[in-house]
Order: sequence, then C-alpha cells, then structure tokens
Amino acid sequence: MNVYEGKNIRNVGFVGHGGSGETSLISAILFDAGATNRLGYVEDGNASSDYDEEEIERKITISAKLAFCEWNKTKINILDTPGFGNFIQEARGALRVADAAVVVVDAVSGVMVQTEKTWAYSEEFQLPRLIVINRMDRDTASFERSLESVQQKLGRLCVPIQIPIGEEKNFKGVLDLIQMKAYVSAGDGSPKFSETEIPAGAAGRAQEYRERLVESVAESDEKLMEKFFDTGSLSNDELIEGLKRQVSSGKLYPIVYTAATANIGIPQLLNAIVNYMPDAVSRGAVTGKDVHGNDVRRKMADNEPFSAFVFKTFSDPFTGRISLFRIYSGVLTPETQPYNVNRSTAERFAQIATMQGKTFVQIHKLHAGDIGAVAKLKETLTGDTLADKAHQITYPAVKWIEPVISFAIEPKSRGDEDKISQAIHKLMDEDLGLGYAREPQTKEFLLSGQGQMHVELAVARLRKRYGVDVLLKPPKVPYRETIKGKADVQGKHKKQSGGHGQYGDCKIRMEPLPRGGDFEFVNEVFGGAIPRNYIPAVEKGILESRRKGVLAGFPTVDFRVILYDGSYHDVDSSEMAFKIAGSLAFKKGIKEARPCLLEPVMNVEVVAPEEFAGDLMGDLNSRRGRVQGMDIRGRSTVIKAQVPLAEMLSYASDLTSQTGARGSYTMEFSHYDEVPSHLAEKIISNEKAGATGEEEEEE
Ligand SMILES: Nc1nc2c(ncn2[C@@H]2O[C@H](COP(=O)(O)OP(=O)(O)OP(=O)(O)O)[C@@H](O)[C@H]2O)c(=O)[nH]1
Ligand SMILES: [Mg+2]
Repeated sequence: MNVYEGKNIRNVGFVGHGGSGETSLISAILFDAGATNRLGYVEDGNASSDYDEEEIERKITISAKLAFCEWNKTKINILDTPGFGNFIQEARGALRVADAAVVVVDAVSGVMVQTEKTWAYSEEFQLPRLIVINRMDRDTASFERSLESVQQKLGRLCVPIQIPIGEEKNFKGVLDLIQMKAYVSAGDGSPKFSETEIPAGAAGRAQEYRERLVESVAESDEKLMEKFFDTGSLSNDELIEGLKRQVSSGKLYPIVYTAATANIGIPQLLNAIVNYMPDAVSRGAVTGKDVHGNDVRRKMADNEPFSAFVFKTFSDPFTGRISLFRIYSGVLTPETQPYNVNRSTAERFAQIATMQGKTFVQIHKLHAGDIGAVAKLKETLTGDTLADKAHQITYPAVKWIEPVISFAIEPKSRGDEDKISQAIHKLMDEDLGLGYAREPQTKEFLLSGQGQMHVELAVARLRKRYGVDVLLKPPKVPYRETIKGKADVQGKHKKQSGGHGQYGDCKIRMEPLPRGGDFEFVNEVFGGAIPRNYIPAVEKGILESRRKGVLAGFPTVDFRVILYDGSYHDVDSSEMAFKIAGSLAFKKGIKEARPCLLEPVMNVEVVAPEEFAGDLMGDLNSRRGRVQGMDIRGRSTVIKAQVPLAEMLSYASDLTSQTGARGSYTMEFSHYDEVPSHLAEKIISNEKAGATGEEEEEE
C-alpha cells in the first residue's frame, strides 16, 4: 500500500436514497481502479462494502464502510453509507469526516426523501458535492427527467459536466462537456472504453449543454465573467480551474452519468472525483476545543502535532473491535503515542491500517488528511479524539438523533438478562442510534431504535453474534390508577383463634389530589386510639398496596389518606397487623372512591409535505388526538397534537406508509389523563386475563 500526502488524497462519502446504487458504484470503482480483481455485486452478496451478514441477507447497506483506491496518482478514500431511512444517521456520521459528498441519484426515480436528507447533511458540513445519476441503463431511465428532478429539488446550481450517450439499454457511455469528447464503454463489464470525437448527430446537443456549463461557471466568477462577455467563451483550462473553484466553494454541483452494474461511466466518474473534489488538506485548518473548552484552530499539516477524530467503531469477528479515524493534523507512524483526550487515557496502536471493505490493510504511515483504521483500542469509542498528549484537542462529535420507536424485549430463556444487557451495550458502542432502558413502572426492558427494522436487526445480531435470543413485544403503556371521589372506610385485621393473635384496626378517609399530586398521608389520630409506633405501619401497608392498584394492578396515584381513628389490642397488636389493616382499608376505600384509569398523553409533532396535512390531522383525530396547531416550515407542514401513547405505538410505520416515507415525527411525554370508560373496561379485562398465573412481585 502506497503512502499519500494529504494534497493527493480525496475523502468522499457516497450518499443517496436507498437502492440508488452507492454500493454498486463503489464495487465498480474499486474494480476499475484495480483495487479488487473482480466486480462484486450487491445481488450476489459479494459487493466490497456490503459484507456484513445482515447486509448480504437484506441486500442493503446498514452501516458506514471504508474502502480506497488509487487513481491518477491520487488516493481516494471512499465511505459507503446506507440510504435506507432507519440507518441514515450513519450517512451523517460518515459525512462528518468527508471532504466531499458523492450524491447518488437513481435515473428512474430521481431525487427521493433520503437524497434530500443526505443533501441537507452535506449542507450541514458545508461539503462540496458531485451528483451521480446512476442506473442509466434501466428501463425508463431518463436524462431529461432526472435532470429536472435534481434541479427542481436540489437547486439550479446542479449542472451536468457530461451528458449520457443513450438511455436505458442503449446507454453506452458519456459525452464529456469539458474535453468535448465521447467516452464509449466496451460494454463487456470491463473498465475499457474508447475515446472518440463527439458524433455529428450529438454535437448540437453537447454544444448546448456545454454552453450552459460555461455560463454557470462564469456566472459566479468576476474574472471569468469578463472574459466570457468579451470573447463569448472560456478556454478549457479556464473552465476547469473555474469549475474547481466553484465546486470547492459550494457554488456549483457537477452532474455525471453511470450504470454501476454494467460498469459504464466509472473511469469518468473517478476522473471527476480526482479533478473537481477538494483534496484532504485544502480546508487548511479545522476548529476544535482545547482542554479548557475554548475554540482552537489546528492547521491540517504534517508538521503539526498529531490529532485524529474517531468516527466509527465496529466489531469484526476476526480482528475484534476496529476504530476508523480521520487524521486532521500530524503524521501517524508506529512511533506515535496517541492519547484519548475525551477519556484522558493513553491508547496503543498495535498496527496502523486502512480498510478495503472488510479487509484490514496494513500501512506504515498515514499523513494529515488521510483516513485509517486501528484494531483493539481499549477505551476509544465513536466521537472521541486521539491526539498528542502534549497538544490536546477535541473535535466535535456528531450527535445522533434520539431513537423514535421502542419495543419491550424479553429473554427467551430465563437468566439471560445479564448476557443480553452486555450484548446490547456492545451493539450500542457501534450503533449510536440504539437505546436501551428499563421502564421503571412496567419494569420492562425497552430496546429503541430509528425504526422497526433497526430494532429487529439489533435482535438478529444479538442472536447471531452473541447467542442470546429475545422476544420483541410492543411496549406496555404505563397506565396508572386513581380515584375521582371520596371514601371513609375501616380496615380491620383480627385473628384471635389459637396461639398468639393478631389485631390491627384503622379508619381512614380518602380523597383525590390534583394530577401529579402522587400520594399524601395525614395522621389525625388523637388520644392514642392507635399507639404512635403503629401509625407508620398503617402508612406502609397503604404504600405497598398502592403499587398494585385494585382495578388492574397499575400503581395508584394522586390521592390523600387521612388516618383518623382505630383501635388496638394490648397483646395481639403488632406492626404486621396494622400493616395489613392499612392495606385492607386502602383496597376498600379505593373501591368506594370511584376509581379510574389514567393514561400517558404525549406531545406529538408531525412534519410532512403540505399535501398530507389533511389526512394526517384526520388520522391523529381518529387516534383520540387533539390537534393543537399547524405551522409551515419550508415546504413542510408541522402539526402539533396531544395524543394518548396507547394510540401511538405503531405510528412510525403507519406514518411511513401514509406519506410514502416523507413524514417524520417526534414525541414526548406531556401528562396523565383519564382513560375513557369503555376503553378502561377493555384494558382492565385484558390485564386481569394477562395477570393470571403471574407471580407476585416481592420487595
Ligand atoms: N440496472 C442497474 N441496476 C443497478 C445499478 N446500480 C445498482 N443496481 C442495482 O440496484 C440495487 C441497489 O443497488 P445498491 O448498490 O445496493 O444500492 P445502494 O444505494 O447501495 O442501496 P442502500 O445500501 O440500501 O442505500 C441492486 O440490486 C443493484 O444490483 C445500475 O447502474 N443499473
Ligand atoms: Mg449500499
């Protein structure tokens, strides 16, 4: 493996909507550049960057991968990323360390939801972009329509630097609008192609698009503008230099055309990456934080102290944990002693490497700007900065969005709980979009993720990697019980047959408290009707009983108990007897005080294109939701509503199907509210049916 300096390195993240062909393009690139000796296919399960067994099974990319090739004396580090919505955060994590994005668009469907999302991520990191219209060989692939879709949704700064030769099965290659040459693929799946003059029949069209390109390049460059006005054109050198500048500064986004699986247009795509995408140190400097939390700038140069950002961690069945990092400053050699600044600990690099898909490739040195891999770091996790201990700096980590869907999980075999929790934490080290917590009220373990598929995938990995099997259940709604009326009752526990007797007797009043009032205990016993030392026992009896309410076993909340009278026995009374008396009084009192069920109500915010607004509001109403307002955000409508949690359990997938995956939502707890009585009856009878045979939980 050759060593490259930053100015001869390109770090590009391939992003796009699921299925537009990022992974297939990368396979073709690696093959054409000689990095692999055969062309791998997603369909055959041998694409270089979809190697994980879950990826092969599902034929999609699930997590970000690193690969590289050498082209025209330049090293191109390639990050493959998922385009499927559940895993799209991975694309964001990869773009965080890229210097440019290659945005792949399907020639048939054009710009889709995740194309726009990854475009927005590229915007967030201010990355120059190259657009690849792929799958040009498919039925109904269209140059005109895909261009219209791109320019309409991603803006008019997207301009073709090629036009395709033919479409659908007649797609043969590309016309280069800068060199004004035709590049026709050999058509046998090999990287071979011929360079010819543009055929007479296509010359007019090529000229037309070249002029558009020249105008676009001249438009935002004063010097070129003058030249263009004076002479009516630009020289090729001016055009190339101008284009480079505009692309680097985010003023133009060039478009190229490919068919990945047919290996057409790939060498020209590689040329475009090398020629127009910025090199790995062209940004000059990066901003981080020093040990005091102040902003510092660090020059991206070899002669600066070492610093690198870890953007990805995953476990490899053979090598163990692998960390991918990008070097921002300094050179990494076996002598470098990296220090993890976030965790204040020294790390040791057993060997320096890079990844070619799943293959670990050793290298003796990496320069500032390059991307590398290292195995078996002790403490380092995604988002950490490794640096020279004498020159500490940290770079900002990407914050993953919170999980949006939760499932209760249950071990298939008892006693597996600890193993499961350890395995889940290992998965979470490499997948920052997962969440795991115990719901304190229902005591269920909740596994959360970015969508149902994400959670199911985690469950599959638990089984295959760690040999633990869990059942996925929809999470239980944490209902509660309360009272609406008052009661005045007596609880008496008396057992005086044979041996030592038991005697406890208390009289209580019960009354509701406002929502959130939880529980209050007031002692109004005067004159020793109950001896003072037994009063806490009465309260304890009530506290224990209220944990499992009388209606359906949910905790009872928002009520006050006033203990005002009782009686005792000199010999037979005991703490235990008064505890039981308290518990009896509680159960009796609740029943008299018009008990009811409470359910959690959530604040829900739904964002979707305007055309769905009416249907979505109707749907929220049918979920017993109360729509509270509507807003416009860009081209989307934002609907705010309060909806009972019980109605939202399958909302993620329902919203996806209602909006063709163009809607999203967030949800947080608002308050508890009474469950309408007809629903309460159902819940109560379900709970009672489910509770039979269940063990009583002990303290
Ligand atoms: N006909 C044709 N099929 C293609 C082309 N590129 C990719 N495909 C097929 O399209 C499907 C999706 O390709 P992938 O490379 O997995 O797409 P992706 O963008 O990586 O998908 P995600 O990883 O889910 O984001 C596969 O069946 C490929 O064989 C192409 O240029 N022409
Ligand atoms: Mg892929």
